[in-house]
Parts: sequence; C-alpha cells; structure tokens
Amino acid sequence: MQTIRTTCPYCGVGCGVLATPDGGGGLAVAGDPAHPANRGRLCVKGAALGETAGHRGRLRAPRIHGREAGWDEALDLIARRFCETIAAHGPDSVAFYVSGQLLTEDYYVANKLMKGYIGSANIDTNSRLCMASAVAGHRRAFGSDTVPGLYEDLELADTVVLVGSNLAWCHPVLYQRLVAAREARGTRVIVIDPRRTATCDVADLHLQIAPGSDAALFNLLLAEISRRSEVCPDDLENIQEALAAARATSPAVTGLAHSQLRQFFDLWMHSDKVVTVWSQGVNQSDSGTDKVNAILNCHLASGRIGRPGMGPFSVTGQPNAMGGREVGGLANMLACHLEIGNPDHREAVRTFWNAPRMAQRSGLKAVDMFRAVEEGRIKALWVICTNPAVTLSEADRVARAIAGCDFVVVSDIMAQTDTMRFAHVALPATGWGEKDGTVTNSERRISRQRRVLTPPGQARDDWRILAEVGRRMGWGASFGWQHPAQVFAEYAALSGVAAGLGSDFDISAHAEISVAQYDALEPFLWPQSATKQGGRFFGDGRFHTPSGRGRMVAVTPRPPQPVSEAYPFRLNTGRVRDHWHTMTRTGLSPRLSRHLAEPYLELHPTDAAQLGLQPAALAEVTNAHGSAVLRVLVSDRVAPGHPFAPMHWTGETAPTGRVDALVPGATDPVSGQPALKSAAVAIRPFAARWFGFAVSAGEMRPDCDYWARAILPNGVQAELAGRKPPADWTDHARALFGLEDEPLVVHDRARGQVRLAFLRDGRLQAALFVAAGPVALSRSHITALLCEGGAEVLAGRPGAGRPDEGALVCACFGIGVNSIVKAIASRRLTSVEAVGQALRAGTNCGSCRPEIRALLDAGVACREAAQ
Ligand SMILES: Nc1nc2c(c(=O)[nH]1)N[C@H]1C(S)=C(S)[C@@H](COP(=O)(O)OP(=O)(O)OC[C@H]3O[C@@H](n4cnc5c(=O)[nH]c(N)nc54)[C@H](O)[C@@H]3O)O[C@H]1N2
Ligand SMILES: Nc1nc2c(c(=O)[nH]1)N[C@H]1C(S)=C(S)[C@@H](COP(=O)(O)OP(=O)(O)OC[C@H]3O[C@@H](n4cnc5c(=O)[nH]c(N)nc54)[C@H](O)[C@@H]3O)O[C@H]1N2
Ligand code: SF4
Ligand SMILES: [Mo]
Repeated sequence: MQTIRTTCPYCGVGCGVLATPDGGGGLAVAGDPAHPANRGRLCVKGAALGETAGHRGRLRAPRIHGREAGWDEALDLIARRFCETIAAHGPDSVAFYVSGQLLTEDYYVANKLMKGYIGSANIDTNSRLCMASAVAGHRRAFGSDTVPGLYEDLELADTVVLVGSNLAWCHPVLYQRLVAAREARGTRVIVIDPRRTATCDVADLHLQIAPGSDAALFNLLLAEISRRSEVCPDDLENIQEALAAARATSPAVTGLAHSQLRQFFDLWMHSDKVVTVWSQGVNQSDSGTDKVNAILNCHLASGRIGRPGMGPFSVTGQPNAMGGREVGGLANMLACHLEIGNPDHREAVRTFWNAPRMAQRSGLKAVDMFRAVEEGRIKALWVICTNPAVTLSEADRVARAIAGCDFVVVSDIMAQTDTMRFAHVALPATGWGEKDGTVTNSERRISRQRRVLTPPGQARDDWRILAEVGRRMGWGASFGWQHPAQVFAEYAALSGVAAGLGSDFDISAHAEISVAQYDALEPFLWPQSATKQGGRFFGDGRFHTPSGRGRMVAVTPRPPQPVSEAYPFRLNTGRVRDHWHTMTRTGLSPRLSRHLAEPYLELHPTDAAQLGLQPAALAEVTNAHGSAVLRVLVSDRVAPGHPFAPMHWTGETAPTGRVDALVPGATDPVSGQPALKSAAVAIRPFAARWFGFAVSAGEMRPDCDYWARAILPNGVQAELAGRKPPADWTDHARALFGLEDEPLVVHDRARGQVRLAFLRDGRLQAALFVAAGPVALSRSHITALLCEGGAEVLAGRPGAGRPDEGALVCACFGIGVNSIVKAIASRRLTSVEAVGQALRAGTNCGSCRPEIRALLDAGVACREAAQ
C-alpha cells in the first residue's frame, strides 16, 4: 500500500506522520523524517495512531432524536430550525461551539456561516479554555496575536524557562528536542510549576511556586532586569508604569525562598538567549492574561525577542489551536487576525464574503455562551468536535444547560460521548485519517492532513456538513466549494486583503492554489506572500501596535480566589502522558490505557495522613458545584494543600471522575478563559464498604457507586466500589458481565473477600475480585490470564514464569515498573541508556524516559541510603 504524508491529530507540536494503510482498515504509522517539527520522531500517542483509527464506537449515520435518519432529512431539519429560530428571536439566539481539533477549512466555513451569513458572532471554540489568555496577552503587547519565535529557538537558547507547562507529557517531541539540545550544549532548564512533574526531570532549577503567583514572579524579574540596568529600549510604550507596578510587587506571595529567586534571576540574566515557554499553568487562570503580559514584559524590556534562541513562546495545545486563531474561530475575532471591533476590518471581510448580514460585535465567549444556553437566550446550539459536558468549568451545570436547550446538534466521530447524550440531531463526522485539510502548529507552520482511510458508514467531512447547511439556509453561491483546496484558496485570498489592512497573517501566496498543488503542499511557515517568507517576528523592534512600538503592560498581581474553611484544598488539574482529553480516541488503545487506567487524586503525604486516606483508597472530593470520587495517589510531587487530578475521565469511562464538575466558572476578565487549574474543594474518605476489580473478554456494564473502565488487548477491565454490598455476588457478577453461566466462586467471609470466575471451555471469560479494602492483586497478572488462563486466576498471584510487570512505564514495549526497578537493582544500571540496552524500555518513542530517570534516581537514593 502507498505511504501517505500527513500530520498527527493530537498536540500542537504538529508532528509529520507517515501513514501506510494495510488494506484491511489498519494503519502503520511512523514519524516523517522530512517534517521540520519532528524530523522522524513520534511520541507514544502518535505512535499508537494505528490502534485508534478504526471504526470501533464510531457514529455511522445521522440520528434524529436517537433514530437513524438520512443526511437530507437531518440537514433540512437543522437548516429549518436555525432559520426559524433566527427569524423569531434574531441571529444572537443561535450559537456554534467548535474546536481547535477542527481543520482550518472546517473552521473557515463555520466562521463564514456564523459571522457573515447568520449575522452573529456567537461562535466560540474550546480554544477559549486553552489559548485565549495567550491571544489576549499577545494582542495587548504586540498589537496582534503573533507567536514571535520558532521551535529551533528552544535548541539555540542557553536558558529555557518552562512556566506552567508539563512539556515532557504534553508536547513530548518538542521536549525531546530540548533534551537533545541540553545534552549537546548544556542548555539550562528552569521549570516553574507548583507540582514536580515529569518535566522537572531535566530541570536545573524547579521553582515550586505558589499557585497563581506567576505574574508576581515575572514582575520581580522585571524589576531586577531594570535594576541591573540591562538593555531597556526606549521605544516601548508604557514602560514606566510597568516598572512601577513591578517594583511594588512583594516576593512573599510566590512562596519561594530568597535564594531560589536569586538563582532564577541570575540564570535569566546571565544568558542572552532565553526562551520562556508557557502553557496552561499560565493561561487557565483568572489572571491568565496578566500572567502572559508579565512574561512578555520581561522579554520586551530586555530585548530578548524575535532573534535566534530568544523570545516568549506560547505552546498551543490542540493540533489546530493556532489555525483556529488565524481563521477567526474566537467570538471576538474575524478571519485572518482581523478584529471584529474595527469597522474597516468588518467592512473588508463583508465585501470579500459578499456577506448579507455581517456580525457587528463580539459574540459570547464559551462560559458565557453556555450561561446563555442555560437562560434560554440561545435556543439552537451546534457543538462540533468538542465535549463541553465534560471539559467546561461547572460541567454539571453546562450539561444541564445543554439538556434544556430547545435544539441541539452535535457533530462527532463517536456514537457515544457525554455531550452526544443531549443531541437532538447527531451528525457523524469523518475523523483523522479520513479527511483532507490543513492545520497550523505552535510555531506557525501549516501542514496538510491527508486522507488515508475510508470513513465508516455515511460519515462526512465537517466543512462539507457546514457548507451544506449554509446552502440549505439559502446561501448556495457562497458555500458552493467542491474541494477543501477551494476553501483554502479563498481563505488565502482573504489573508491578502487582511495583510493590506496591516494584518501579520498573510498566506496570499496560496490564493490561486490548485487541487494538485494543495495535494502536494509541503509544511510551510507563515507568512507566505509575494514579499514575505516565514521567519521570526519583532527582531527588528517593530510591532503591530498603532505606534509600531511594543507595549508593556502594568501588571498588579492578583492572588487567585482564596480557599475557605469549608473547602480548604486548592485542586489543580491537567493531563496525563498517554491520554488525550476525554479519551474518545486514546481510550481505544489498550497500550495507551495501561499507563494510568483510572482517575486519581495526587495528594501530599501530610494531607493524606491528616485526612486518614491510605494509598489506593478512594477520596470523595466536593464543593458547591459538584463532586468526584477519585483514587488516592499519595505523592510528594504535589505540595500540601494543592492536590492534582487529571481531566480525562467521563460518564463513559468513570462517571464520578469528571473533575470539571468541581471547577468554578470564574474567568479571566480580559480573555474570558476559565480558571481550570484552581478549584477550592473539600476532601474526605469515600465511605466504600466494598472494592472490586473486574476483567471481561466480553461486555462490562458496571452499576455501582464508583467505577472506572479501561480497554485491554482482549477485553475490558474495571475498578469498582460501592457503599453497600449487593445481596448476591453471583447475581451482581452476571449482570456486570451480561453472562448467565455459573461462575466458580471462592468466598472468604472472614476477610470479606469474594472471587468469581466465569470459564468457557476452560478459558477465562470474566472474573470479579471483591474485598473489604482496595483490591491488592496484580492487575497485569490477571489481565494476562483473560482468554488464556483458567481457574488459577482465583489464586490472584502471578505463577512461576509469569513476572508481574506492575504499572506500565514503557508503552511501546509493554515494560512495567517492576521489571525496570529489578533490572536497575540487579544489574546496577545508572543511566536511561543502560536501561534501554537491558530492556529496550525508552528506546522507541522516548515518552517514558523521564519516568525511567526518576526510577534510576530513586534506585540510586536507595543504594546510597543503604551504604
Ligand atoms: N498527553 C497529552 N498531551 C496533551 C494533551 C492531552 O490531553 N494529553 N492536550 C493538549 C492540549 S489541548 C493542551 S492545552 C496542552 C496542555 O499542556 P500543559 O499546559 O503542559 O498541561 P497541563 O497538564 O494542563 O498543565 C501544565 C501544568 O500547569 C501547572 N500549573 C497549575 N497551576 C499553575 C500555576 O498557577 N502556575 C504555574 N506556573 N503552573 C501551574 C500544573 O501543575 C501542570 O503541571 O497539552 C496538549 N498535549
Ligand atoms: N479541569 C480542566 N478542564 C480542562 C482543561 C484542563 O486543563 N483542566 N483543559 C482544557 C483544554 S486546554 C482543552 S483544549 C479542552 C479539551 O476539551 P474537549 O475539546 O471537549 O475534549 P476532546 O476529548 O478533545 O473532545 C473532542 C471531541 O471531538 C471528537 N472528534 C475528534 N475528531 C473529530 C472530527 O474530526 N470531527 C468532529 N466533529 N469530531 C471529532 C472526539 O470524539 C471528541 O468527542 O479541555 C479543557 N478543559
Ligand atoms: S508530540 Fe506526540 S502527540 Fe504531539 S504531535 Fe507529535 S506525535 Fe502527536
Ligand atoms: Mo488545550
């Protein structure tokens, strides 16, 4: 089969992928050595793309009120309901909520339909939860949402500062490029994070900052920059005000020692080439935009911007978060970085689109949009490529709001998601590998995603669905494209118009692109026009502000919302290494599901002791917004009072693991981005009377107070718990597995243990292990016996010749923590490379190398203690 060059659909690094279909629906993937973002590397999620690209769980046909329908019926209904709602209540009574995982062409069509034809700007994207503070900070400082630098700046820098970014897990290939540069030239790495993450593995300095105090820290740095009289260009606006605010900042709020601050200032100022990378620890805050500007201030004031090896660098989360910003996916922007508040910009876009009803003002931002849905001001909602019932702050409230909306359309690739449950009309979209289009990565590089696979059933491309609705609403001539290349060409032409109005975003070189050229399009950096060609911005000291000067912003640090006596813990949230958001795709891969198979709460040992929570117990986390039940992971990687929980679990995988049920709706006043990293919560032991672990080669329908499900190569596993044991365990197990058979049962009443196994022809079909406390059995041993072993599973212990791998570390070769620890001890291994030679662990994608290094460090510490 032919190998096709495409782009990874996960993070904003935007790695090139070589995809080879096997003809039977399967897909082999490898890193594209020719792609400038990754030069052949892939992380574990990219490497597992073949496992997640199938048709399992996919939505195959449109559904109206749960019954299958034809496309014509579904599209006519949508067009009619939107037209009727607009006619009766005006254009602002409808809304689109879209996604940074859409392709640029999808985004362009959605934006044109809403802002130019429906005549409202009520289109916002999940980038509001992700990049909005970076966008707002850039616009305040530079006059445009421009990322000045390139990935290679991380390799050319002498010092790289990572603020609120777990790069090792969230941008793994960029992290690996940084690690390689550090090994080659001794780059110093500073990590600023209240948590000790895997990224700290390569940190020369880890500042375990008090949550929310980043603006104060960078203000202190700015004051120090000016005190040490570093280059401080006169040609910046507002410099005196910014310095005055900086000098008034107290170091105490950062929670850092004087010596740590000194070390940070020294490292920063002794290198000319400093890159400051930031991500959600900065953006997702109720002072996110100020945090961004506090960082930008330091780079502006010291002139460290837009030249090789230096500059501020906001890394984007989603594969096309950047493309969405460019194309105007946010409710307060127009296409091509033009501004909705600017009448000239509006007029230029109106003319270009020949728009009958151009939106005149900004639309509702994500959190406000769902408030308007709740209040009935929005009566028709179309959610595309995102899962807000899980991922928005106050998620229970958002779910209720969607449930109460008059007309809800959801376009997704999957048949079942938490948001899909509320769809009046469900539309099957083509997914990654099935559609053609473009995405822009964190360094402004536009790459093609290409179709490699056949879509399931009647699935259609998102842009085609949107254009079809536009046509049925009466605007056929403006939504008549036949090929995504035509959409891209129109967009490129519009960028030429925008450039004429001073916009930085200009890809007008592609305004005449043909289908063949589009098919052959190589990854390129924007701008790309007759006169401009990629590269960095602002190295010449000229910015996009009206005066042409960079703008300092006076930042007065604000502490985050205080915790209270009732809710004394500040819950931090984020990501794990091997899962992507609500897991609709990574959850299909057994390999990716083994690293962390359950929602958890990382809790400091003193907090755990005080709360009476043992490792592996279940904790109930509550506040006024909602509650969650999470597995306790006792760890000093988090600070006392500041537990951490990942965001990935949903009603489909672990209904009590939805952490956004706890996150309040507070937003940053400038960007409207919700403060997703900070929820005041109470924690107490979850009063479970029984705990269970189950495996099944067939189905699994848990019905108990706590459950978390994960896929296995040959079935599914689940952790279970309940407040009250069922009357009969055999009946419970039969219902759980959908089996009628008679199980083998071992009942140890003294210890409160029950073990049940269902065998068929001597082979294990399903098993349930119940105990009064957390089930202490080797999960990997039991899952390995599924379909293979028999009654010996009831012993629960690994037999001879079956080593217990423990928790998975290296997903590529399936190597667990126990094997690595054993090899380190018995063979006295001291380096990640040595572990790789001994076990192969960490030698493929490299995503687990930080964890191997941590195990080595722990091993060395043990040996030293023993000596
Ligand atoms: N494996 C994986 N990778 C992903 C994703 C995924 O789902 N899984 N999603 C992608 C997306 S869309 C995004 S946006 C990115 C996100 O990438 P990151 O932003 O790197 O990831 P997060 O885990 O959300 O948060 C980063 C860190 O912010 C820290 N933090 C919390 N509060 C503060 C604070 O007040 N100050 C500072 N300095 N730090 C704080 C947290 O402890 C956390 O370690 O990842 C992308 N990559
Ligand atoms: N507490 C907390 N909450 C957070 C965050 C956090 O750090 N903490 N991070 C926030 C951030 S940065 C982000 S980006 C969001 C992410 O949150 P979401 O965007 O809500 O999460 P995803 O799981 O990525 O949802 C994407 C959906 O689109 C579907 N899909 C995939 N491909 C396609 C396609 O081609 N077309 C269509 N139509 N559908 C498709 C998937 O099946 C899935 O249902 O979460 C935010 N929420
Ligand atoms: S770093 Fe991993 S998830 Fe991100 S684009 Fe590359 S392969 Fe995909
Ligand atoms: Mo994101």
